[in-house]
Amino acid sequence: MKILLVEDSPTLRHATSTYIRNAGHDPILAKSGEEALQIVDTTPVDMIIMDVEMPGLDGFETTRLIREWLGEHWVPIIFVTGLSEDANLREGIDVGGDDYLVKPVNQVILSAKIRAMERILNMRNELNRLNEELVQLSQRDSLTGLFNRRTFEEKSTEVWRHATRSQQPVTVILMDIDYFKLYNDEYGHQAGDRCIRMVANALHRCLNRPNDIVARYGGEEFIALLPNTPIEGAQHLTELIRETVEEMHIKHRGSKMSDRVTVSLGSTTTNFTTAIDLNRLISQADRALYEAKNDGRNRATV
Ligand code: GH3
Ligand code: MG
Ligand code: MG
Ligand code: MG
Ligand code: MG
Repeated sequence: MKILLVEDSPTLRHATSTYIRNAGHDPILAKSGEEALQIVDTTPVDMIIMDVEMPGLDGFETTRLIREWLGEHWVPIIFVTGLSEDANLREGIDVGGDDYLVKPVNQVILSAKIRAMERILNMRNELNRLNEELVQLSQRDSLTGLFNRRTFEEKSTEVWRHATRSQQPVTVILMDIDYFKLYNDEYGHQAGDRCIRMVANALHRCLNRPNDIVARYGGEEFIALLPNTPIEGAQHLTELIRETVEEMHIKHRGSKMSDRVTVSLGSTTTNFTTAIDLNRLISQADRALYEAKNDGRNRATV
């Protein structure tokens, strides 16, 4: 770990940095609170060992400022000080310190305290990682890996707001697998799930811009919100998706109009010349999808 040592006494700075190095860590030295702030501002450090009595900013004030500066990002701070009153310790903890040692502090104690703090730091990092994983899991549909409907609703509202402000054309695409009930009847539910996954992958491959929001909307229905996509783009993309699925040649003996799995798509584009809200755009896309179904399926209606 990179450990920032803030200590105004040259002798103690030298001794303590040797302890830190002997404990297997990399000391970064600061002679004052001001210097410590500069370092924290420019260099990531894993832990801070902080003297209290220093000319200029003292260790308590420096700690207060570091906590303010780092916000949510937690870096453990251990005070090592000559101030031995209970009230001093209390103040140290209150300003944001995590541990408080009274000088003189020997190598065994210091390295044990560093190890204890390192353990908490590791647990915290692991928790953060698990938390990120949970956020990912809660946003995704487990079968296809696409966003789930709830996430679509959250993210689409943001994208919509941005698009309205910048007056860029927005396209909504709805897609539904043709005769999918018959697919399940013919091949079983598990094969049905595999089919949904393959179709979802194809959709995802066709819509690969970073701001596109692609989600599983219902059982075998999908929705996409595409910012900055005019009607020509919508025509091109829906046709590309339709063709990509058809060209996968997923056998479908039960289908009433093809020997393979096909999809129908409906899309709408708004250029914000008339006021419109996202829900209306989605129901227009739904109407277009219904038309595509009525007109014989395996087609895209814009
Ligand atoms: P259409 O061409 O009109 O869309 O006909 P369809 O049979 O596909 O009709 P619809 O879209 O209404 O049918 C959806 C069917 O998809 C119903 C259900 O059995 C099946 N389904 C929905 N969710 C899942 C799923 O998660 N896994 C599987 N295997 N099947 C699903
Ligand atoms: Mg001092
Ligand atoms: Mg249907
Ligand atoms: Mg269907
Ligand atoms: Mg359906």
